[in-house]
Amino acid sequence: MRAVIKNIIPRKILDSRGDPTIEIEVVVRGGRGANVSFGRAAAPSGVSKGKHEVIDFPEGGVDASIKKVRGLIAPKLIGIVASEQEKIDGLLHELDGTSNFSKIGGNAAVAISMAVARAAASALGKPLYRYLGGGRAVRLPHPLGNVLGGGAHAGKMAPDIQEFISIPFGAKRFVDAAFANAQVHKKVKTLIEAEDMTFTGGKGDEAAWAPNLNNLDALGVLARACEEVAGEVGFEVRPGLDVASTSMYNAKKQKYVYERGSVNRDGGEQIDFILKLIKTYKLSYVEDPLHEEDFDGFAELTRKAKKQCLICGDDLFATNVGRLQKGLKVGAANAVLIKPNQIGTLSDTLAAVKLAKKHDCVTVVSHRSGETPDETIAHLAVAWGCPLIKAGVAGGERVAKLNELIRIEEELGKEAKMGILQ
Ligand code: 2PG
Ligand code: MG
Repeated sequence: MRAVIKNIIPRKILDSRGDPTIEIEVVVRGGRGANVSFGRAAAPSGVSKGKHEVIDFPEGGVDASIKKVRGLIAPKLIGIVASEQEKIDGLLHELDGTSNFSKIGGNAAVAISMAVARAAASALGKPLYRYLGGGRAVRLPHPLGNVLGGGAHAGKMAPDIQEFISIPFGAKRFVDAAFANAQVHKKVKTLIEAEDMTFTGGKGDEAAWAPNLNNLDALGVLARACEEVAGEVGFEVRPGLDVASTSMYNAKKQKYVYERGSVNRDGGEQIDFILKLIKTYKLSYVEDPLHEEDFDGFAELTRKAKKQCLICGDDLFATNVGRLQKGLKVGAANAVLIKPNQIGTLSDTLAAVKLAKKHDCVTVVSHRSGETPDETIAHLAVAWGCPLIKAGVAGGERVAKLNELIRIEEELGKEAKMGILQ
């Protein structure tokens, strides 16, 4: 018997910044075993948001979204078979009636969409990754660990670059990779303390250390920590960055403003700067090196980086199939960040993943800076065979995802493999 949606319960909850966000419970009846099952999911929120993302909440915030879910969405979804994901996601678009979920809020949409999938999986007695990915879902993603940070996620004296990342590419098991990132995080703290006598142990929004260091000194710390930890664990651990350069781009001046570095760079200078960083620090991953409208600059950088480094689009693509299509046409990137709440439904997110894979563009499932302990993205990465995940290193809302992947790896047993970069 198929599981049918019986109720949809919206709730205002706290995210990791203490800001309000939305959680949804979907109650279903039918399916295998239990008569009544339910699925729960919560939406995260970003602070370095791209212009092309859907609107997270309508005017009136979470409370306004909750009213819309109760009055407009729930009555139409009750009675529908929970496994009809595309139909449900289509209805969310239809009922919202705007191109960017500005009526009901993209966060309400994504929480409903994910909770529906969780309820359908639960009614079948399957874990979400198995329900969505079937028997082929056996690959664990390599975790990107944000170990040192600045930009919009940290205070004034921290670096301009938003995320300094470690990537244990050489780990054979997810659990080893997750602990290698934790080891880099600890090592980075020790190295910062040696360079910055005033360091108080402060962290940014994702629990990455937020020191009073300039960009290059911070990169030096990251590179050294990755190298030392690689020596200790016996496998490759590489450095990477999320420049989040939309946040530092001044459109009027047409320059990237490095406040901490006291320098402004135009597009060409920014490309040269990033290429120099890739070479000097042997970076294997650079996200948003250029601002969200610069497809041509991205293409030039991707070409010049000559496959030595993943160039990943976050704000540039906004998990949006149309923007990804445009970018792939000009060779704007060889990796794409996948954030379900940038686009609002699981079906739209999966469409972006499928398109990227078709073009050998590496998919990186990602958390947001404002998170909850919801671990749905851990399941999505395994279900869809995405080779990378960006979920943080420390802090309850970050380790919730990592620990879920450790459990999935254990459950898969001998079948488990690490993801492959195309
Ligand atoms: C990013 C994200 C997550 P935010 O830029 O990739 O790390 O930040 O959620 O603030 O957009
Ligand atoms: Mg980013």
